[in-house]
Amino acid sequence: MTCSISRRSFLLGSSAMLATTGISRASAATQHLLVAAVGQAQIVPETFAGPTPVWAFNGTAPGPVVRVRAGERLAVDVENGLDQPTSVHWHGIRIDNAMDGVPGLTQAAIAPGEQFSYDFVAPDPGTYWYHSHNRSWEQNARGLHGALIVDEPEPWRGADRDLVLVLDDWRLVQDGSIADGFGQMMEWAHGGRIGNTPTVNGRLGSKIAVRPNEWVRVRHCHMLEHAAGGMMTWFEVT
Ligand SMILES: [Cu+2]
Repeated sequence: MTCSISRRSFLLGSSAMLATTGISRASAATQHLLVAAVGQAQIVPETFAGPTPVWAFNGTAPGPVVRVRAGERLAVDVENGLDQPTSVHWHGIRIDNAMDGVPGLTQAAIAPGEQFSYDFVAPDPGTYWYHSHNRSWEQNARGLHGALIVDEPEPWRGADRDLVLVLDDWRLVQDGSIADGFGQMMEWAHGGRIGNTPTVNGRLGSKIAVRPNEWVRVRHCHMLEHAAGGMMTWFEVT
C-alpha cells in the first residue's frame, strides 16, 4: 500500500478547506497514491510459465488493498503511466457523482502522464472493489482493479484476522501472457470474458496458512465475469 506523503500537507490543507465549507464533516483523509502502469505478475507457477505482462496499480495485479473507515474521507491520487486514458471507479460506494470515475459522464478520462485526485467519504462498511472504468473490458482484464475495504466505525473484534481475497479468472495463452480479443460482442451477449486461469490474489493455487482455532474473517471480491460461466476457483487453507 503506497501512501502519498509528499501530497500530505496539500491534502490536509484542502481537507481543512472542505471542512470549513461544509462539504464534508470528516477532516483528515486516508491517503493513497495509485499509479497505473505496465508491470509483471507471476500468475501461474514458475514451472508453467514466466511472469505475465499486466497493467497494474503500484506494480501489482490486483492492485493494493485500499482501506478506509466508514464515515471517513478517502483521498486517492491516481497517476496514469499507461499509454491510453484511464480512470478509477469505486464500485458500490455511495459517492459524490464527481468522484464516481466514469469518463464522459462524471469526469474526463485521465490522459497518459496526467493524474486525478479522488476525494470522498465512504459511508457504508463493507467489501468493495475499485477498477478502471475506461475501456474496462480490457483494462480490468489486464489487471487494473483491487479490493476496497470500508471498515466499521468501531473496530470489529469478532475475528483474529481479516483476510481479503480477490478472485479472478485470467485468460492466458501458453507462454503466460494475456490473450487478446477484448470486448467481443459475442462474449458480452453471453457469459462475459471467461478465463482459463482462476486466481486468488493474483496467483493460481494460492495457499493461505491458518492457525489452529484462529477465527478468520474472509472477505472476497469477485472479478470473475459471471458465475454462470461455471468457472471454479480454489485455494488451499492449511
Ligand atoms: Cu464496477
